[in-house]
Amino acid sequence: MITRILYVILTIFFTTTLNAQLTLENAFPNLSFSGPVFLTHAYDNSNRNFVIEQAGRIKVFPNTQSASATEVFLDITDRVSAGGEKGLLGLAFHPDYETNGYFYVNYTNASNTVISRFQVTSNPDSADKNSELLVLSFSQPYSNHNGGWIGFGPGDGYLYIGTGDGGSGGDPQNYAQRINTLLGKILRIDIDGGTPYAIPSTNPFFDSTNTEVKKEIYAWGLRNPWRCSFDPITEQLWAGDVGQNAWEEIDIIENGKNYGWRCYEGTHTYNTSGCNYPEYIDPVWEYPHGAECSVTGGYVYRGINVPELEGKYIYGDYCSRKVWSLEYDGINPTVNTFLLSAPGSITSFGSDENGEIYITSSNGNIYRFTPTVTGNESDLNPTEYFIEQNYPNPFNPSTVIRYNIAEESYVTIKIFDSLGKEIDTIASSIQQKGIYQKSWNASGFSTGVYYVKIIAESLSSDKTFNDVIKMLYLK
Ligand SMILES: [Ca+2]
Ligand SMILES: [Ca+2]
Repeated sequence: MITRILYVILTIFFTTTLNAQLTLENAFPNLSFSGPVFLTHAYDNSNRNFVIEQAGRIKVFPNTQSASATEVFLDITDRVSAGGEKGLLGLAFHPDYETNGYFYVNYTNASNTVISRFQVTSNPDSADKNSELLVLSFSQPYSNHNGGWIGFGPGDGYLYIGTGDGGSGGDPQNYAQRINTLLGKILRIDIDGGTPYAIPSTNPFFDSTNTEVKKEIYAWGLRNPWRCSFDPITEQLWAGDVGQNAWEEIDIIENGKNYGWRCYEGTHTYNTSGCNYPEYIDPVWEYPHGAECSVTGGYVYRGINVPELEGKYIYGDYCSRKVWSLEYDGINPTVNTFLLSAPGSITSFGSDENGEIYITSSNGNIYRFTPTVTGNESDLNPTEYFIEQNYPNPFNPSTVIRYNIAEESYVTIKIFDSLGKEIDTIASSIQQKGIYQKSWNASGFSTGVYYVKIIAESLSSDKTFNDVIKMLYLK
């Protein structure tokens, strides 16, 4: 009976927790942007955010709610053609950005999509606009459906590029189904393996002897994958693929798969003329048009401030401004939950260095979920130094390490193998009081036991914090 009562109490507790009303707040109330379409970070432990303005600017600022000013990190309005679905659309920092200062952009000029590399200057808040190295360019037959997202695979370090079907309506040239064009695809290139890039040997058409076939193709049958993201834990690639007249869809993108467009819109036939491919991959979720009209793909939440969202895919609709969470594991029925409506049109989601999710809005603001752990003040404002056991553990190949810094400190976090050999550094900088998390990817290392050693030396007192956690990498 006591067990039963406890069960009921716990059920009420968890139900209450899960249904707690989430809200959005202005993440940076002192900042306003002109046409923000993306937010990201540089993976350099500098805790700065970078926001794309569609006209061709990237703004950088400290990742704190009290941020009062931005710097222009890059201004390429002189070569970007913007408006409607055109503009500076995507940004991704090289995995070794701290060392080489390289970052990549995806923009449209008068008639092409351009993927280019730029480099930072000696001022970390300013890039060199004259450092442009063209990586890839292809013609855009219409002004709409230019895709726009680019990102590096957390496991393989390759650059992924979302391209639209070129535009118009109904994909009149059947670009998305044709493998002799870069349109309507997710592309994957190895920008470290050649100049300007090499084709990864695991790309589906790497061995093709047909010179017409585009070997950059990773997956195809996409209509307009405007926003995609990698889950840093599972390394799955999620895409929001914008629909035609009736259905919006969410896909998990895998190597060599055909996602159906223009044969299918979501799971529904659209135009099946010539459609005889053996397997079109269904979306993991779809929703019909109504108030909704255009999906904005989001992120799997891996942050700290809103534990209710842990592991859920957060996405929205540009038109209705609704935001949902999706729970999908490929085994159990998918659960889609309405969370809230955003105050302005949702142009994109973004993520900071700590895994917190943001919404960029055409109203010029950037929103975040109001933290729900403020009831436990010590969680956001730690009074003790602490490092948690990594999660997941055992892991393959990525894991997350969370820690608290009680006073502004010089923080060093290093990884050691089971023989005590230092193999990686995941933090080495001054950090403010707060909660942090870092992910560590063991790809390239052998299976086994590893140690995380943290040293935090306070800048304001003589406190020094030392601790070690043990973790297990199992391939
Ligand atoms: Ca186009
Ligand atoms: Ca599809």
